[in-house]
Amino acid sequence: MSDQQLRIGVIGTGVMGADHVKTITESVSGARIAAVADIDLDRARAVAEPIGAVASGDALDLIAGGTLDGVIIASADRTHAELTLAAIAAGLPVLCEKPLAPTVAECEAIVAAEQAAGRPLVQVGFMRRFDPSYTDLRRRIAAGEIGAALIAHAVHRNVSMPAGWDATATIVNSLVHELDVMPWLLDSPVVEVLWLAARESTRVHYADPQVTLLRLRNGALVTVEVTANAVYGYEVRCETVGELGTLELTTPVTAVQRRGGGVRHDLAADWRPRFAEAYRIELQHWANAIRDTPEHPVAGPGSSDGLVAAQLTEAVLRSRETGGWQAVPTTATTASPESGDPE
Ligand code: ISE
Repeated sequence: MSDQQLRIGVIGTGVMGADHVKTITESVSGARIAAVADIDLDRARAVAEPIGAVASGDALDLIAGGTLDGVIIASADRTHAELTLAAIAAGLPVLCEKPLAPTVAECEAIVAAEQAAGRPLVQVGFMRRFDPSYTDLRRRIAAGEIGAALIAHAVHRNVSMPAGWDATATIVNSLVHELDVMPWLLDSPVVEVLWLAARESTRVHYADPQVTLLRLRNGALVTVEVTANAVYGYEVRCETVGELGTLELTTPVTAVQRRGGGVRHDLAADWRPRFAEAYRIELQHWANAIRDTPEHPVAGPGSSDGLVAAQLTEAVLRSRETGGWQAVPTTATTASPESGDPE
C-alpha cells in the first residue's frame, strides 16, 4: 500500500463532512477521498463529483463495499453508533466525529465490539488534542513551568446555533470538547461535575451561557463557560493558574490592527478556521497510522475516550436535573486518556 494513496470514504456531507473532504483533498498527503455518502444523494454527488469520488445515498453500502482503507463518519450524531459498529464489523478503520455516540450505552457497545475485533479501529474526532496551541499548553503544564496547576478557566463561544438547539445540545455537542480536552490537558480524570446557569436568556429561551465545574482526581478545579450564541465571533480560551504563574492558550491570529485609538484582530465565524490546523494534523496522523501501523490504525483519542466523554456528558445532564455535584462513574475516573499528542 505504501506507493498508493489510501482510499478514504466520508459519510455525511454537512459542515464537518464537507470540511474533511476539503482538508484531505487539499492538505493531507498519501490519502484521497474515494467515496462520499449522504442520505441526500444529490448532496453526496455535489461533493464527490468535482474530486472524482463515487457518490452514494447509502452509508452502510459504502462501508460494506470492500474498496476503502478508512472511513470518516460525519453524519448526524444519532447515526454514529450504527455506522461505527458497521465499520468495525467490516474491519475498516474509522474516524468518527464527536460525540462518538449520544449515550453511554451506545459507546459501551462500540468499545465491546472493538475489543472483540481484536485491534483498535476507532478514532474519535476530538481535534483539539492536535491543535498546536493546546499541545504546547499541555507540554508546558507537564514541564512544570507554572508549578502545579490548580485551576483552569475555559471559555468556548459559538456565534449562533440553529433553530431547535437547546441547553442539552450545548452539553452533548459543544461542552463535550471541554469534557475531553481539560482532563487531557491537566493529565487527570474528572471525578465530579456541577452544572450552573444564569437566568434563562430572553433571546434564545434556554440556558445560554452555561457554566460547568469539573473537579479532577489530582485536586485541580476547572471552570468551563460554553456560550452557544455569543453573536460577536467564535472564540475558545483557556487559562491555567498554577502555584507559580499562569499559562494561557493563544488564538492563532493573522494580523493585528492598531488604528483610531484601538487594537483589533478578527475572530472566525465558526470553529473551522480556528481549528483548521488541528483538523489537518488529526487527519494526517490518522492516515499515517492506517498506512504505517495497520495493526493499530488509530492516532489519538479512541473509543474509550469517546466512552469517558459520554459518561461525563451524562453526569453533567444529571447535575443539571438535580442541581448538585454529580460523581462520575469510576470507569471514567480510572481510564488514562490516549495521548493524541502528535509529537
Ligand atoms: C461543534 O459541533 C463543534 O464540533 C465545534 O468544534 C464546537 O466549537 C461547537 O461548539 C460544536 O457545536
